Amino acid sequence: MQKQKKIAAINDISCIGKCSLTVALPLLSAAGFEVCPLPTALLSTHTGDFKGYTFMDLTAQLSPIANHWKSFGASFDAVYSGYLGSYKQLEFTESFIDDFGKNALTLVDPVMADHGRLYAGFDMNFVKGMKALCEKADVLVPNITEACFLTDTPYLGEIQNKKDIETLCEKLCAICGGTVVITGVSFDAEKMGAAVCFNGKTEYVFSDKLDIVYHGTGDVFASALLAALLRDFSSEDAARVAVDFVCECIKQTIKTSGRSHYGVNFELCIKKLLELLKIV
Ligand code: PXL
Repeated sequence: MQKQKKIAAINDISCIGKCSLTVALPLLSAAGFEVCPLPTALLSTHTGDFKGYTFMDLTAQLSPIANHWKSFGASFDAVYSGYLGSYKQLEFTESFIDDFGKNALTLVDPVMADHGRLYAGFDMNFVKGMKALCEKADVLVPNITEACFLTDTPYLGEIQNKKDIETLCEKLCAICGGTVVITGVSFDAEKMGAAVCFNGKTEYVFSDKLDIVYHGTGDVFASALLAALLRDFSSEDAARVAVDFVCECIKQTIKTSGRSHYGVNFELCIKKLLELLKIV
C-alpha cells in the first residue's frame, strides 16, 4: 500500500479569475494528493485586468499556522509556493522550506511577472528576494518574463531563439541547482511549450500554439507538473503532461466561452489530466 502524498501549498486565494489556490487545490486533489493550503492573501479577483480588486494580506497568519503544524510534527511530501504578496512572505517561505522541506520536493513558481512586465505591487527589490527563494527550489517553474527578471536578462519577447533560452537555462540552473522548467517557450508561430533543464542539458516539450492568451495558465501548468513529478514521472515526461494539459484547457475554454482574464475552464478537463497522469 502506498501512503497518500501531502502537499503544503503557499499561495493566494483569488475568489474570481481561476489562479493560485483555486487552481492548485482542485487539480492536485483530483490527482489524489492532500493539499494543505497556506493562504498568503485573500483577493476578490487576481490583480491582472480586473479593476478595483480587494486585497487582504494574510502574512500575520502564516507563522502561527506553520508553528501549530510544527507543534504536532506535520510533514509534507512537497512544498509548493506560488503568489507571495510581500517581501516578508518570501522570507517566511524560505524558513518554511528550511523547516518542512528536508524530505520534500520543493517546487517554486516565482509568480511576479508576465508578458515583459512585473505584476501590480512588485518591484526590483521583490525580484531580488525571489531570487534568494529560488535558490531553495528543487524545481523552479518561471515563465519567460520571470526567467528574464531572475537573470537580469532583457525581455526575450513572445518568440525567442534557442541560444537565448539555453543561456537563460544555464543562468537559472546556477541559481537553483535543481530542475528548471521555463514556460511560454516558442521558436515560431506554430508551437509553444516548455524548456526543461537539468545538469546542463536542455530538452523541449511543445504543443500547438493557440492564438489566445488566458490568465492563470502558469498555475495550471505548475500544478499539473507537480502532480506528475509526485507520481514519479521524469522531469521531461512531467513537463509533457503539463504542456498537453494546458493546451487541452485552452482548447476547451475556447469552446465553452471564457474571457482571458477569467482563466481557463480546467474543471472540464479533469478527466484528461487523470489520463495524462495514467491514473485512469
Ligand atoms: O496567476 C498568477 C497570479 C496569482 N495570484 C494573483 C495574481 C496573479 C497574476 O496576476 O494577481 C493574486
